Amino acid sequence: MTVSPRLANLVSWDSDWAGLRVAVTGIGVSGFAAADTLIELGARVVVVDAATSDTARARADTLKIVGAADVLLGPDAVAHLPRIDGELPELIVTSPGWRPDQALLAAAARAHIPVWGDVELAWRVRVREGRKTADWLAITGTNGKTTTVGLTESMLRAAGLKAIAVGNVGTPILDALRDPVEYDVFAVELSSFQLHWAESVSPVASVCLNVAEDHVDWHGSYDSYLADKAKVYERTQKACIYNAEQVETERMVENADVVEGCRAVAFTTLTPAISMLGVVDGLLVDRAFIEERRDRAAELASMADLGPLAPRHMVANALAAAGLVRAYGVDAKAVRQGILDYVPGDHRIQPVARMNGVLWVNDSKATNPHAASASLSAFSKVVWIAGGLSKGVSYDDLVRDHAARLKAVVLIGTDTSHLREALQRHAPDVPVIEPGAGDTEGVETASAPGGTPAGTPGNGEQVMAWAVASAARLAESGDTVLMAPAAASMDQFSSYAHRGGTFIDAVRELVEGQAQTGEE
Ligand code: UMA
Repeated sequence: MTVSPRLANLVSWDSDWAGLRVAVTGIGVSGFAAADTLIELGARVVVVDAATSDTARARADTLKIVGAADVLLGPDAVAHLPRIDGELPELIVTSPGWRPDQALLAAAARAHIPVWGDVELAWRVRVREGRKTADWLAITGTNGKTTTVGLTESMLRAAGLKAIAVGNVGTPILDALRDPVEYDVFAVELSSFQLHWAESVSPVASVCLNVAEDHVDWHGSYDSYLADKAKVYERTQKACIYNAEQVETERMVENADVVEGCRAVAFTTLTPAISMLGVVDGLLVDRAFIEERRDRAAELASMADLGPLAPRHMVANALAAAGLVRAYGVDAKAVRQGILDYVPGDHRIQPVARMNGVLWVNDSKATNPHAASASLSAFSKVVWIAGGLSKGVSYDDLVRDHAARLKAVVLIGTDTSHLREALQRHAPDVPVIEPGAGDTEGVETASAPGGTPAGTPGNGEQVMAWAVASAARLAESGDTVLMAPAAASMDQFSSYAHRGGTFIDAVRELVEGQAQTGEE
């Protein structure tokens, strides 16, 4: 697509944004930040969103007050290109969740109107006269992004830098850019969606932690998903960090167009070769960012610093984060301190309760089979609560690999057919409980006939209360009840955090109920 000279010149906050006709698609977290920024820059902004919820309306009111040309809500608003002052937009800034084949975005492509994501916009406005320009360290991967971005932020802060975790982790980059705090550096979590809509980001260092099937429905195919993930390495300035145990990530680095002098550095949970970070005798070590790397390795931290039960993927995440910050010049001491200071977020293999010898674990963050596999591996006898929006992935490997540890499966979610079929194929003897069948009669759930269509949060509280009660009947002392759905949450919940919170509430209610009846 030929980019108009006007757009090509939009490379800083101080460029000429005044009067630019921009349609912002989405009024969620990133769309709101994008619209608010563009209004501040003086652009003529129209925002569209299919939702008509109270939240959407409240955000629309705010944007109108601060100067949006218009905010259009409802399904009709997203079916075609909006007009701004009677003319087509010159630019679309989209929220990441919008698929490229969505009607309005497809119309934009036909009309040759460029589409940027909020991340591209953030990159373009990062330089601002009179303000410090924050450097970017970019993190993607199918799993472990949020942990790694948190570890990276923690290590940077331990080095005395003003750092913040932004992007897919939850805080839009545009909000951090407009924060009164002038940050030295951003630890940027990038989803495959955000990478798809980005074209000029040039991070100081970048990493793709791992890849496995996910979001195939959005991208159209696994290959397209990989191609978008690979974009994280484009234009990297100092170091592309890749996973030595996943050749796909190495290929991505080989094929990336990087800034001259940029290095390729690997991380491994095994003994590192030269130009790698890895593990030797229970120590996390660096053989990449030290002068004497030919015959020496520098100690960064010990495995024990990661906590007594650190799973293998946690070691990998810590090494990846260390790679990024070492490329940025952070010393070994701050890497260790950052690991010690790091507080893991909720919803990732989070123990919730132990009752009658049964451990209850919330891994709502396991939104795909690869993530669920990591948590299933940690337990030997599992009552597994699973299912949700499957995003077009296959469950065969997951079920085959973990069939032996499954005691029973409790299915949640509006469309669990793929998971159910995989269970029938590879774990035919494992009992599978679904709402609306057998002892669940009378429970109205979104997966019962006539339930909530995919994409609309359903009566998740009711479903989860049923799932927890069912799991409680199935689990015995020594078992783990693991809620690791291997699917996205948006069919019945507003987010994975909402799903996890609902699980925690239901488990706590059960525990309190049992304590009152003296069963504990
Ligand atoms: N909408 C439409 N039509 C569509 C799609 C969406 O009108 O076809 C509207 C919705 O009604 C809603 C808005 O668009 O009002 C939502 O936009 P969005 O889905 O892009 O979500 P945001 O609220 O902007 O949040 C996004 C990320 N969401 C997604 O990528 C789906 C958040 O990641 C991220 O934290 C936030 O920007 C800040 O950067 C969440 C996520 O699930 C946590 N990410 C996926 C993942 O990690 O696997 C990629």
